[in-house]
Amino acid sequence: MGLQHLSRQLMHRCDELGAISDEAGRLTRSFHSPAMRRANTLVGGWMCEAGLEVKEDAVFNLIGRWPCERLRAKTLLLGSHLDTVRDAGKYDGPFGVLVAVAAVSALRRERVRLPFHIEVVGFSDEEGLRYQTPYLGSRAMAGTLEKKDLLRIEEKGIQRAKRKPGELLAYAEVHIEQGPVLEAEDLALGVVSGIAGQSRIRVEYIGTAGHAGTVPMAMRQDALCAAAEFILAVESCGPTATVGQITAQPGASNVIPGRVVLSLDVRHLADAKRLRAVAALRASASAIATKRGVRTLWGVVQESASVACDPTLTRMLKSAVRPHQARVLMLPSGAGHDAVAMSAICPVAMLFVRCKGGVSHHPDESIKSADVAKAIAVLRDFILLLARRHA
Ligand code: HGY
Ligand code: MN
Ligand code: MN
Repeated sequence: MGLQHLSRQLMHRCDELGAISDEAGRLTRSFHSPAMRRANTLVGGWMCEAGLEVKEDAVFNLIGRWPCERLRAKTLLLGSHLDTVRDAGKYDGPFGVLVAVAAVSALRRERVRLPFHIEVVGFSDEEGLRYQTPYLGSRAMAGTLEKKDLLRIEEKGIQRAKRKPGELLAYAEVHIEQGPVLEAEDLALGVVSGIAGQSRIRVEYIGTAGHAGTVPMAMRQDALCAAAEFILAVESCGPTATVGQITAQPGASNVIPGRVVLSLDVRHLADAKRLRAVAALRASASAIATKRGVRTLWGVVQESASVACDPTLTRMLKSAVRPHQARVLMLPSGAGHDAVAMSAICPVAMLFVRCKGGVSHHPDESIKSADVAKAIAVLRDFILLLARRHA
């Protein structure tokens, strides 16, 4: 089965998988949901077809294994995540899992014998949609979950997914770029230099609910107006910062909002800059509260430091790209990926693939079949380069 065929097959598979959702009319798959179970069954069948031994680990990561003859060899982990954001596109995550299945399928057809085991993983929760716990699947595998994470999760025993130290040779992830750079540079592929650190924070304003018609404007403690002023401060804080979720209680049109909860997401490749911006925003939140006679609560939901991709693996990835693309571009990732969590226990590398308009976390996510064929070829070549190094 040539690359073009594997690429067309992958595009059809993304369509089929993209129709499996927890919500009617849009693509949403959250941790351990009925749709995620159906997705694991479908992708597990494709892993079987590729000749992999398929299982789920204790945190419902789907794993397809291709053991090598050296029993004590290390394992090269490939893949990405199968969960999605709400109203998602069909490539963020699943594309990387299916490129890994395709590359392994090509190598097995060529009867290649590797000096390491290969496992293709479909992580069960990267977006953190259900429990606001990004990288839940990969952090469980890395053994870096904290007590506060485990307390938020109904499912018990997920820490048994932790892998043994030194077991993994490396983790390599193919992912859509989710940004406009490769398209602007007219390149299909890019090699990731590093992944921006993230601070995810819960901000709450507590004012006084009241009658919309009778409380004079000067006497109000309007929690939503305080939040609105804070959101404009977020917009001008420097690093990429986003308020993506907001709720106002009691949520009636004729009642002054007494309580507002909003999400804050701050990112930067330089951790010091990100943390300075977070501290400045925390001070703004508090100053706004004082000025408006309301209270504010500030809670860090999750923080991850920026991660540099492994220089040796990245050099090999660039060598794998060269025969398929005249120019090799290195670029940082503003988006987070499971590679962030996996970097705690093994070296990581990432390959980006162009997506139309850089659109992602949206149903208009779109990629080209020709770019997919290149990505499969590059991942296959990368695995062979790594095999030569460890022969
Ligand atoms: O939020 C992110 O950067 C990723 O899509 N989870
Ligand atoms: Mn995403
Ligand atoms: Mn992703």
